[in-house]
Amino acid sequence: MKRKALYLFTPLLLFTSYTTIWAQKTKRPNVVIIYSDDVGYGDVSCYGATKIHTPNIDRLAKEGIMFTNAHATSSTCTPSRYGLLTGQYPWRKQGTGIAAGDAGSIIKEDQFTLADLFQKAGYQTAAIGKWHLGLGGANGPDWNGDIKPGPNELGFQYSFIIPATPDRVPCVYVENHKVKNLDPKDPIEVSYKDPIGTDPIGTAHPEQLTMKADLQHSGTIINGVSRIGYMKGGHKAYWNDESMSDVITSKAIEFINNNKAHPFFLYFAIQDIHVPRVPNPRFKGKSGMGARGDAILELDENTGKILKVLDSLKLTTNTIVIFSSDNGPVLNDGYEDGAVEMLNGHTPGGPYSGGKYSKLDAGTRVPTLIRWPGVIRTAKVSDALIGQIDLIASMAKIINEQLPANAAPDSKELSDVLLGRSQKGRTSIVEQGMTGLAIIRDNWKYIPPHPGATIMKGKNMLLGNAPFPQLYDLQNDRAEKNNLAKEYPEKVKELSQLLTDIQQSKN
Ligand code: NG6
Ligand code: CA
Repeated sequence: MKRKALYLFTPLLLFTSYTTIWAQKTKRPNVVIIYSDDVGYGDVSCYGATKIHTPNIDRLAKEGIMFTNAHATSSTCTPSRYGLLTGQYPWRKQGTGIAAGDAGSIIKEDQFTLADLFQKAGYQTAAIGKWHLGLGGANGPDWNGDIKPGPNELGFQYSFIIPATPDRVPCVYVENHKVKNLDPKDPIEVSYKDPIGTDPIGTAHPEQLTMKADLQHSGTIINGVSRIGYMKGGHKAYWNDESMSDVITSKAIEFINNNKAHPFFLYFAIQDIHVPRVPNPRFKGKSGMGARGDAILELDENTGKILKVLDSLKLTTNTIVIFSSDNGPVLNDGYEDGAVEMLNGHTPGGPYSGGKYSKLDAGTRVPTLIRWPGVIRTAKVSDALIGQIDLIASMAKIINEQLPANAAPDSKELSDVLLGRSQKGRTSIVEQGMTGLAIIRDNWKYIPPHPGATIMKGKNMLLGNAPFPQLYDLQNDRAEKNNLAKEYPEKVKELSQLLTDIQQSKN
């Protein structure tokens, strides 16, 4: 009798479990990461900026969670992006420093990426905006042929990218495997050593420049701005700096529109507010803070456009939107664009010290907002310690997809924290500055002794280097002014040991 009942029930059970799985699959949320560039903890109004107003970014804080202790992997771009996409600390791998504009692909095709995760789960995936993770084989890309490997070999089905940075040649967009609008009769050549071609360069023709640049940024002049590196050819393919943010935003909107019926993952790496800061003329003078402030307004407006298209397609409820930045803020990053002179009392790093390139907290502690209406309670603030490196393991859990063995070795599964169900984040995280590592554990921060310069010349940037150990209590000393290493030698020992252990693990 019992057995018979079981037989009768089995198909029903199978049917219900099948429908649950089916429901889970079909309800998988879309995921949009708006990954801004060089935006500091204090650069947006929801994090306390008063001299500038960012209503669209603030909307994400009102409708989601604002994290106060969330970290980019590194205080520069290439390693941070590497960490976010692979879930591996970049300092474990050679060649993950700031990439030249003609570097080969840094992530190898057999490495599992965040985009692979979504693609495996049946999502449509796209990388739009700044790439800066190298393209092509070991010798770099063939700009006039098929540019690969690149994002399309790393899990993104569609890509529309700025190959490196807006201040590096070649100043062209790459769509999937091709330079957009390339005239085959005017092939591109790129050099990061000696000048090539006949186009004017910054050192020889300063009179052609719209802004003065330092020596590194005095290569080929394109649209009145001298860049890092030299390029020849490709004239019809040049991007337009003033419309760059709008162009890539419209590509992002197009991708969302085209995929409204599928689950999609959009990695939208908007180039604002990286140098050269050439926001669209409609923002000129609007912030009262010069080009850097105007670029923040552009970033905010284009973030708003992404949120609006989700609203208009009724996708807001089922889309996770993450807003963050790849590293902390910098004022003069090679061009005299008024960022220093017109700062007007604004504090780009908020209460934290340092910024881009630095081991001090403003280097990696960045604005981080997550919204998923209906799932995340609104207007929450979370002080949990999280890293961008944790996205891959956490997203795997959220979309109910397995990570392959050995994938994302440093990524911690913190989905409950990301979704506001728990405040228990990491206990420790390694922060990477341009001159080495630091570690945070339970609000204690340790920076090992380093012989490097304390200030980065020309940028007036505190790097966090000192020839002696540094220990800070971040709870009571957010600016890292009061070195407690002598008072707490045991803490120094513990944290130094922990850093060594993490460095030696998982190699
Ligand atoms: C640096 C550049 C800086 C910027 C940075 C990359 C010099 C002196 N400075 O090497 O202007 O391009 O690289 O920025 O060349 S990042 O946000 O992409 O890491
Ligand atoms: Ca950056």
